[in-house]
Amino acid sequence: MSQAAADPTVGSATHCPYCALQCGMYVREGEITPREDIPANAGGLCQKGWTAAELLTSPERLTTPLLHGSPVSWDEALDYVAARIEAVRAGHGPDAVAVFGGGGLTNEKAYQLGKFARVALRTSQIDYNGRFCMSSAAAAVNRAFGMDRGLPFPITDVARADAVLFAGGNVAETMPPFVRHLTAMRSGGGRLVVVDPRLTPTAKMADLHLQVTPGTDLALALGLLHIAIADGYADLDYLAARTTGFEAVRTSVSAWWPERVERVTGVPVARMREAVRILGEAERAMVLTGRGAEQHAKGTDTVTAFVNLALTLGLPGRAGSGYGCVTGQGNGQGGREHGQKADQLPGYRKIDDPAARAHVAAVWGIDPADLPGPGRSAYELLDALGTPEGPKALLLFGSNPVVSAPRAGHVTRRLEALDLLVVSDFVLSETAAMADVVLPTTQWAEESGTMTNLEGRVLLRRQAAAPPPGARTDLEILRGLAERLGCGEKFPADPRTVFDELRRASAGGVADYSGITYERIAAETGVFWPCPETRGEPHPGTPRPFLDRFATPDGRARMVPVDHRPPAEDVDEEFPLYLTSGRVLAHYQSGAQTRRIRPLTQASPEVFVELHPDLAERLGVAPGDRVRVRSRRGAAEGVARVNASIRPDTLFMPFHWEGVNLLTNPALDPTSRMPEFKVCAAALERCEDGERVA
Ligand SMILES: Nc1nc2c(c(=O)[nH]1)N[C@H]1C(S)=C(S)[C@@H](COP(=O)(O)OP(=O)(O)OC[C@H]3O[C@@H](n4cnc5c(=O)[nH]c(N)nc54)[C@H](O)[C@@H]3O)O[C@H]1N2
Ligand SMILES: Nc1nc2c(c(=O)[nH]1)N[C@H]1C(S)=C(S)[C@@H](COP(=O)(O)OP(=O)(O)OC[C@H]3O[C@@H](n4cnc5c(=O)[nH]c(N)nc54)[C@H](O)[C@@H]3O)O[C@H]1N2
Ligand code: SF4
Ligand SMILES: [Mo]
Repeated sequence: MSQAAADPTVGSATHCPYCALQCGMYVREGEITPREDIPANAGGLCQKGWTAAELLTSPERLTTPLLHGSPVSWDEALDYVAARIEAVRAGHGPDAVAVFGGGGLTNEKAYQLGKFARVALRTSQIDYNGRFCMSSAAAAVNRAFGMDRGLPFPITDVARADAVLFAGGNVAETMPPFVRHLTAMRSGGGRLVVVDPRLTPTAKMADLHLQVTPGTDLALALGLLHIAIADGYADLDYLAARTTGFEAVRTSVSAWWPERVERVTGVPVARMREAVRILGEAERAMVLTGRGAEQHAKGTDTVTAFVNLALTLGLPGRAGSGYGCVTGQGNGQGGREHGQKADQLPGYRKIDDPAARAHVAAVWGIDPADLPGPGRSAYELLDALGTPEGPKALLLFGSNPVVSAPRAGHVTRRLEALDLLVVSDFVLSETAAMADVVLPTTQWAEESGTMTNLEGRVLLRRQAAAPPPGARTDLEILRGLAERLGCGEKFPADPRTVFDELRRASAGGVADYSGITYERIAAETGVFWPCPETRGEPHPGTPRPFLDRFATPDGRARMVPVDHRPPAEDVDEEFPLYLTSGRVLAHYQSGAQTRRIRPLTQASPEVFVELHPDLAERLGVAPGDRVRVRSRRGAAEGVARVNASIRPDTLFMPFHWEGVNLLTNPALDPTSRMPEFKVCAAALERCEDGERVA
């Protein structure tokens, strides 16, 4: 066998560039076909996956570094960045340079970015877009289970469940191949309950749809728990053996009687009872949450309430049952484990834990005292940029906050106030277009590295295509900068070398990868963490981590009482409508990638505002009219999409284009620092000229 054939990092069998399902695919000379061997997609792909190769050869691809918009050599670009970093540091100290990462980065990149911030820059100011994604669920399950593994079971368990309650997820559009697991569940007699203010394609599949008022899932979960206890579905043996805190939770939901919950949520009592019956009578049942329930200023408590419901029914840690957060970004899971988060070190360690600091500092060859402490969370970091006390320079890898951050108009002004903005990207995103320096990087199929999918399964992305001349990998970019900052030897650019270091850094941590190797992943189509290194028989990996005990000190799940509160900004006379936001099938995130792929822009060409026919009639809006939505933060326009599947008091806009985030409320969850993307108060009017655009 030739050297190349034996190299597990090269080959056509790889994974999709986009979401956390990380569908397996073959990439052969620009042609994509699905892999059958990866259980998450088992031969399926969505439209984004099928068309992902188009961006590899797109004319919009960046292949030359840009300095103030003009092409320059790599040396010029990197010399400039390093000199400006040194100048900012000399003037304002190390925390004046900030780093922002992304949940789409491979584990190797996320790890190296966190190390680069702490070791090369010595800054505490690093956070990433995962804060906007599943941070509330992460905070809630860390509190409850002592470990944040999005799905603590293989995705194929969903197909064997007898009931699934899914709050605020629309996988029929956000992870289409996930639907096959739900369909299999239903054809086996299982029942699906979906909680969503809209009758989405996912809700249409459901046996029961709870059309909740945006921002009231917490009350709903408390109400479901109240009914579950009242109707005798609490699993008292399980609660006694595997949990602590049930009595306090029981007391806390006693005031959430069903009629009160109906008034708050808009969900009829009979439907709540039916949902509880479906879950309570199932042998194997699951409670899942998506961003709809989580992206709120009370997201952590909302997820806690759903976790309490699952625990009361005796689900988590039982084979075939459980609670799971359906993670979103390609490496949303791994990206939150290895240190690009403000408060974290690799292996899901806490940056303020002295033992964690000592372990990681030893791997990095530095004095623990030289490791910075925790920094600002994503929105707080963006909000501080260019202010007297905030960072003056920002290095950004894998995010497009001009489009995707809450209160994006304000964030854009903060970015403008920087002395230095450096963006690594392969397209000129809206944020890259503002940068002093743009560094053209390689894309998924042109490099290798590991991704940890929504199940906690560590997968290998193989290099399946040659990068265009001129582009460099993010690891090469970080090494180039580190060399210029005098510590190049600490930043290898080879992904496997970085992974081996990550394994050591994670050893003994919650997310222990030390027993995982590229060879093993390749041979086993992925390995579930935790997977510690062993002396004898290799550790098998951990598909279902909570079967025997939870990852808390006493092994029991912690039930924490929580209470409902209204959205940070409720509707009033001036702004009488709830505005929520989310995704459509054809586009990914800020749209930086998918708005450059023709079949996708044809399928979904422009921003729209979804509203109910009754509301449309009241406001004199016809389908296809151009409408303006206003909130206390700004205004945005879109094409009216009139649709009886949405609540009459609610507007929905996708965030794949600049627009809805000019309106969103950056009120933050006190624990997770998640912004309130999913609800703010808004008003809608038809644009003056009333011009029909569709
Ligand atoms: N096509 C596509 N797929 C994607 C992505 C993408 O951008 N495009 N992104 C990936 C990423 S990073 C993520 S995080 C996932 C997200 O995946 P999902 O969580 O499925 O996606 P969203 O559309 O953000 O939100 C889901 C639903 O929440 C509903 N919702 C809004 N407000 C509320 C509320 O107050 N309560 C409840 N219960 N529901 C509410 C919306 O109507 C929407 O249908 O998708 C991943 N997959
Ligand atoms: N209103 C509203 N806003 C939201 C949400 C919502 O539901 N509603 N959802 C939030 C959620 S869940 C998320 S995850 C965020 C996502 O929003 P963003 O953080 O903006 O995510 P992307 O659009 O994926 O941005 C990734 C950028 O990095 C580039 N990129 C991709 N891969 C790499 C790589 O390997 N290296 C480098 N250097 N660049 C790369 C892409 O071209 C793109 O420009 O948006 C959040 N914003
Ligand atoms: S579901 Fe997600 S991972 Fe699968 S093909 Fe679509 S975007 Fe890619
Ligand atoms: Mo996300």
